[in-house]
Amino acid sequence: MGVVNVTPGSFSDGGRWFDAGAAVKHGLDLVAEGADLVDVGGESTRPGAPRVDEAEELRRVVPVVRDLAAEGVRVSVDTMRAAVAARAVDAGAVLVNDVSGGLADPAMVPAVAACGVPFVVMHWRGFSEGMNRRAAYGDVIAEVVAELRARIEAVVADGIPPERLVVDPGLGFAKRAEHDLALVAQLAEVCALGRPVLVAGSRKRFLGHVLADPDGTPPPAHGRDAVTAALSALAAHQGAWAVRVHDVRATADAVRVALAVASAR
Ligand code: PMM
Repeated sequence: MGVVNVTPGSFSDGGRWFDAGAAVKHGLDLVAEGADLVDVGGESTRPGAPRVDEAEELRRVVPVVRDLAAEGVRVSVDTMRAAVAARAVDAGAVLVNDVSGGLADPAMVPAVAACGVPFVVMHWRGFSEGMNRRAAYGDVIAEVVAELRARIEAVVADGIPPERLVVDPGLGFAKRAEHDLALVAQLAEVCALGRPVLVAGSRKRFLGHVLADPDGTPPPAHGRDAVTAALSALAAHQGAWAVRVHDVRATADAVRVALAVASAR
């Protein structure tokens, strides 16, 4: 899954694809590099980010989804808003990726149920403003798995059939580096929920934390693509269904090698 952030300030590729034409071109480039899905989002979720209003999010996302879908690209829409999800599906999106797992907007789950597309349920403990305060766990694996299981049950009760759900441990969302690393190490526990698993660690803080200089300075987001490809291989090897990344080429190669190794076992 390649990422197209149509935002002025994503932490990892801030502002580069804010123009709709540039965003569409970038999505097509990601497909040429091996992406099976292109995830289009109009709201930054970096820690501390303020929310974007709905009209602005629609303005950013819908034309890009429409133009990519018209080119035959399989598009997912990264949104916490039911109205944006519904309009994006009308414009051709084939999957709704909600980092709040349906918690941010009570209309989201019924809207996705009515659209009939798959839905990504990510582990989420609240909006980006203040999420670092919620990074408190006794046993991060057990708590994330239990919270995801509860969300799956709630979403199914609200009308989306279980076979349409994808789960995501939400790396970097209300998590410190040690939590993210533990979740990758024990991805099998998330896979054991019985749904396809999406892993989105691309360029995130925990990778910068591991690679930081002795004085604690992390490499810039763009300096984290090689390690993102390594992380993608680790996730694929453990059974992830998809990995969401900014730099598709390196990850597509890494995943192919990981799958070749897995099938040679
Ligand atoms: N992370 C970001 C955005 N969307 N979607 C899913 N399913 N999982 C994630 O972990 C996730 C996401 C934030 O990263 P970005 O600013 O680099 O897009």
